[in-house]
Amino acid sequence: MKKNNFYENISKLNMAPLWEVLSNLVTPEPNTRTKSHIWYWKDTKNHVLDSGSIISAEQAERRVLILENPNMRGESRITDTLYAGLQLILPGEIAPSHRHTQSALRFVMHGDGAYTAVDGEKTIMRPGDFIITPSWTWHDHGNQSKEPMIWLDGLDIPMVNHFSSSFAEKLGESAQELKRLEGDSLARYGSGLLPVDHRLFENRASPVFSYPYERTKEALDKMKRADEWDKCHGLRLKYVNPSNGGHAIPTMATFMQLLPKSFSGSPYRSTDGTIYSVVEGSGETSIDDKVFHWSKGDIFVVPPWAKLKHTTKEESVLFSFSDRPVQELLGLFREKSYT
Ligand code: 1HN
Repeated sequence: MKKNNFYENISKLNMAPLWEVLSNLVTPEPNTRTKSHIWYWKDTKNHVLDSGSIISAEQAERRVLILENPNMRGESRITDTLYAGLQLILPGEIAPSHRHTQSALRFVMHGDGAYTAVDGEKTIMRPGDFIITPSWTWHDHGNQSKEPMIWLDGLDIPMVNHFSSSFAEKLGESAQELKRLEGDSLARYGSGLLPVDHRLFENRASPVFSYPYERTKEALDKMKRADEWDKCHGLRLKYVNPSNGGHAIPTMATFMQLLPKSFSGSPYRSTDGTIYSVVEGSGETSIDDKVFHWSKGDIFVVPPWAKLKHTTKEESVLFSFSDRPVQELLGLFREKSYT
């Protein structure tokens, strides 16, 4: 074998020299394709409502406008590992029942009184509510209210597909059979109590399907009286699975945070790219060298290891989600506060 044809010869055998790619493979700091971006509610709301006259929820199966990271167009992802979209369900519509191995979260942004049914239990959705659809649970949505409802969907689709572990099936009926009363999972598992024979750690996803905003807001409002604010995050809580103390969804961390009026946060970075949804208030977040002004309904994405800094005009509430649980389990999660 002639030495001068070395590269061609190995290439024909599907071999490649590590020394040419090593520095791109193993980088001193995270190398992400996720770009910071904001979607303003004043823009998204009308287009999502318009989608209602393009296709029905039933025809679409799920009528969603995907929030695509501007640096990864056509890949249905908002970060390297996560999917996000805005879903519309109009009065009288049903989004038919199906299940898949991808886990989903819903964060209610607009409307009041539509429902989602998960694993035999119906949950009425109200603004600010956080609802989970664990992996492989049957789920369908409906709207028996008089107004359109829009929510933010977060799914671990890129992650699951990365592992080639996607399975999905349709029930073949529009709505699943209900087996428990509305509110059952919250009463049974989400009241600081557990059924006496409940086996801890048996299920990875939370047995609580719905975390109503009413309760979350009450917790934040009570806690803020202590006037103890984290320098970077204000008052940031994570949604947990009450039967194992872990995250509510095994693949996605979910948070709600309160930032006081005139907050000027310290910079923070972490390896989990994070999607923020503005629940109340207004302010701005600088992400590396860019400043994003936000108010209610806006959604912005912070790339992995980007330096963020929150500033508020008025008291504000932010919902957020990321792939942090997976990174924690694998020993990869890193964070740094600049205080
Ligand atoms: C899905 O099942 C829902 O159930 C929403 O509402 C968005 C995006 C991709 C795949 C499945 C839902 C989805 C989805």
